[in-house]
Amino acid sequence: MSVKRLKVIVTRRLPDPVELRLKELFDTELNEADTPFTQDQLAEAVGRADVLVSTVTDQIDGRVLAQAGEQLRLIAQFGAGVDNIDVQSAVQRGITVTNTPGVLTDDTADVTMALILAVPRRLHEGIELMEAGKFDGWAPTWMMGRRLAGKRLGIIGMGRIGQAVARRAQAFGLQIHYHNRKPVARHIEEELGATFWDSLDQMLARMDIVSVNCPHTPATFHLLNSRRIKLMKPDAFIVNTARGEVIDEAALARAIRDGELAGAGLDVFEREPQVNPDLVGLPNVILLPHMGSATIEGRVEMGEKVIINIKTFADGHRPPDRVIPAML
Ligand code: 8YV
Repeated sequence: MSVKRLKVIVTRRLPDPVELRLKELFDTELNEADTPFTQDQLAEAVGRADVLVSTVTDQIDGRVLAQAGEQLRLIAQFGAGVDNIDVQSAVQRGITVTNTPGVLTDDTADVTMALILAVPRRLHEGIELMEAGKFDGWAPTWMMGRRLAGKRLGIIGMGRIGQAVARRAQAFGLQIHYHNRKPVARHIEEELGATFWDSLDQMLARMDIVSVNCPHTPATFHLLNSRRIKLMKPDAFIVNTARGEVIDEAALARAIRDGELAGAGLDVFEREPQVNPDLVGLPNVILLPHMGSATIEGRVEMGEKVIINIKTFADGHRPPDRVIPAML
């Protein structure tokens, strides 16, 4: 298969330099309209493409993969998370799946830290108030939030992004705690002054802020369910920049409304782009439109990773960011 003739179908608009390079290197079909592919369009694309460049908005499930032609060799996801792809089925069909880890770590950690700062300090309420022209003058007991320094931050998922959040949070005086499948290396724990909790339940009960930074897998679906949310302190906050499915959104909304939880900062949702209406309009909840990795630099680097993965694969080598089902 010559590199020039490799048919690459890209499901969404990517930054200009990325699209330009993809066109230079391969027989690339772009999605000028940028409308997310329907299941039928995805099925049609996998029936023709040698390589599919997908994003979080593509549901590449077993039914779509069943339409894949023999020629489909690679699904190169533009993104770190691959929970939109049935990786197991793809690999069983001999299709390689790659992603773009590492290049969006700092950007996602920045937005996580922004939420960790903004929710307890009520920044969004302040902004809304100013925009509504309702600032009548300073008062000693007005707009009081909660101090960060000295509080406990519990990070669920201590991978690259979790560690980057910990580094930032440490600088703000937060004490770092974490729950992970296994403890991180000793020198990282020491650098971060981080405490490992084998029991998520026990950690949750003691944290002031909980940050979700783990991938969505069958094992993490609704990890923060109603029972676990109830374990948390009523003055605690939850921040989620990972995947909406890790939290039972309805249970979260209920807990906040009933005063069992102090608030939340969410960049991701269970059924994007839908947002649970019970979360909208709550004064102690900040909602963002899945923009954790949305920097120009990050998105170009994600695109470069996609290109490197395709090119390496096309040249007959193992692409650097191959996703192995056992890792999920
Ligand atoms: C991406 C993300 O923008 O990389 C991820 O997993 O959640 C986002 O930051 C999105 O997934 C692009 O496909």
